[in-house]
Order: sequence, then C-alpha cells, then structure tokens
Amino acid sequence: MFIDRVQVFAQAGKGGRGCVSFRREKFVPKGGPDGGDGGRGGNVILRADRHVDNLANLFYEPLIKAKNGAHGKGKKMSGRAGLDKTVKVPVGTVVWRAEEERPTPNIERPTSNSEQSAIPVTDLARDAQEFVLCHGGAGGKGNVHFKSSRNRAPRQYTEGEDGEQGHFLLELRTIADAGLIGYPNAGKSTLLREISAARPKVAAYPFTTLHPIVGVIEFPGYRRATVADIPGLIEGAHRGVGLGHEFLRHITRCRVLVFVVDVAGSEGRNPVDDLQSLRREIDLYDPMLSSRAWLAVANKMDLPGAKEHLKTLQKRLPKLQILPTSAVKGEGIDSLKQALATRITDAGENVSAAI
Ligand SMILES: Nc1nc2c(ncn2[C@@H]2O[C@H](COP(=O)(O)OP(=O)(O)OP(=O)(O)O)[C@@H](O)[C@H]2O)c(=O)[nH]1
Ligand SMILES: [Mg+2]
Repeated sequence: MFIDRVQVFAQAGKGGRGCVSFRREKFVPKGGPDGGDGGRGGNVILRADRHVDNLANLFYEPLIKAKNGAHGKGKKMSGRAGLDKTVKVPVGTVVWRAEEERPTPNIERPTSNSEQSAIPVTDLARDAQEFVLCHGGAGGKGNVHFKSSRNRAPRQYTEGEDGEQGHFLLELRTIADAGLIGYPNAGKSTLLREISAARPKVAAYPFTTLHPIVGVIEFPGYRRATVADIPGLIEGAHRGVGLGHEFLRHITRCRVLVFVVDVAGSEGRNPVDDLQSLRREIDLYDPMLSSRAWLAVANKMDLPGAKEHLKTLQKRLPKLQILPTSAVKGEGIDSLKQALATRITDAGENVSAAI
C-alpha cells in the first residue's frame, strides 16, 4: 500500500526520577547522601532515508513512543538514558504540528484550510537528514545535589520531566528534477519506462498509475536526473476530481514540469485543449507552479492524425518547446532526454531553493 499522508501521535520518553540514598559502608559513619540523577528520556527522531518510498509503516503504527529514562541509583549512579526512537521516512517528507487529533487523514482528507492552520515543523528534503520531533524529558536530581552545611541528610529529590509530545501530520512531497503531467492514458508511464530503468505499470485504461513513481535517467558523463511519473490529471483535479488533488502536491517540488499529451487525440480529445486544461489545473492548484520551467511532449506520434495536431499545437504555442515522441516505438526518446538534461540544468539550484 502506498501512503503519502498520515497523522501520528509522538511522545518522547520521561526523564527518570532522582534517587534518595545514603552512603553506607564499613568504617564510614555518616557517609552522606549519594542518590544519583535520573536518566533523560529518549527522543523521537525522524530520519529521511532514500530507501523508504512512502509512509505506510506509520499508517499501521501511528503511535511513536521513545523509552523513559531509568531512575537514579545509590552510589551516585545516574539512571540509564531512555532509548531514542528513530523512525525512517521518505526523503521529501514535510511535517506539520496538528492542533488536535483529527480522524485519520487518509479516510477523511483535511481540507486545505485545516492544512493552513497547522504549524509547519520541518521539511526532510535530504537523505540521512534527521530531526528531533519530540525531545525526551530531563532526568530528575538525586539527593546528592541537595546537601548543604545545614542539610546534611537531605531527603529531597526531583521527578524527571515529561517528554514532549504532540500530534503531527506527515506528508510526502516527491522531490524530483522533472515531473510528468498528463491526462490518463497519455503514455506517461510508457515514457518513463523508455527514459529510465523504472518499470511502472502500463495499460490501456485510465488511472493505471496510482501513486508517483520516480525513475532515474542516466546521462552521458555520469550525470543523472530523477523523473516522477504522476498519476493522470483530469479537469477539476484542483477541486479533487479523479486522483488529482491527492497527487498535485507531488508536482510542487519538481524543477521542470513535463506536460505529456496524446497528440493523436486517440481518445477523442483535442491535444491543444488538453495542454491548456492541464496548465489551467496546475495554475488553479498553485499559481506559483505556472512560472516553473516547462516543456511539452507530443506522444503517440505513430498514430494517424498526430502530425497535423502537432503542427496546430506548435502554431498555437510558437515559443513552446514541443518534443514529438512515440513511446511504444521508442522514437524521439533521445531528443527528449537531451531536452530534459538541458532544462534541468537551466532550472538550476535557484528553483530548488524556492521549492
Ligand atoms: N500508439 C501508441 N500508444 C501508446 C504510446 N504511448 C503509450 N501508449 C499506450 O497508451 C496506453 C496508456 O499508456 P500508459 O503509459 O499506461 O499511460 P499513462 O499516461 O501512464 O496513464 P495513467 O497511468 O492511467 O495516467 C497503453 O496502452 C500504452 O501502450 C505511443 O507512443 N503510441
Ligand atoms: Mg501511468
């Protein structure tokens, strides 16, 4: 199961209690206080791991708890610190603090309003990046700290502090250099199979791809880029029609947007309209996306009518770079890879900083 959004409850460990104890040894009368401190509670840590591709582990176990610290002991011995709990999450996980418990978002999706009211906590965008979600409580003090000239047999100690806790919303936003965007059946997955070693499922029915799949393209000179195949968009996607809204957020962190159209119009749609409505959908979802570097792929060039449609498309959008391909015949693939390499380099670091 692919889960890209989940709500969890995290609780760090409580600190151990300080100890009250007195030194008792042969030939050492009135040995004095020797109660050690409690150990600190364990932290709850999130760690981005490139080998993890979704949040399913947290969906099944939405309670993350770290261990409590051990109590202090006699002979000034401190208690053991509680073990940290480290949870691996996919690279690209964004974390918000949720105000209170809500029904699991995968069952009842929070609206964009509730998203706005949540407080952003962190964005784990790099592999091996760690973030302490909840800090463990400090250990209490043993009675050894309370001795003074007037209080030589102190019985005071302090309790350990509670660990931090809270409800958090975790959401995966795929990070890729380029994202393939198109109507269902446009041939996005077939293209990804051609340009990378990824093997997404291809079939002649809409919504074959149900979650984003990232492929790696190898360019000459050991350069590489990642390309995400996003589930098909349809009109109204920004309002949540089809699989749309669920997956539009995965586009937000792609440097280059690649619009794939069925240029033959083999399903009775017009490629010019397709491209325009796809552009409109992403603009309605987030106006920032319209300024992102983009190009178009005119796929299914092997089918009748494709050439004429391509001409019309180019005439309507003269400045747009359109790459004709036939994914099933493997035609135009090299030019597409070349164009991607150039575009991704041009889009450069400044875009990744903005996203
Ligand atoms: N004739 C022809 N058919 C193609 C071409 N590219 C893909 N197809 C076919 O179009 C159908 C859909 O292809 P997919 O790659 O699954 O399309 P998709 O865009 O990933 O679709 P969803 O995952 O449903 O959004 C399959 O039957 C492919 O074989 C092409 O260049 N020419
Ligand atoms: Mg697909």
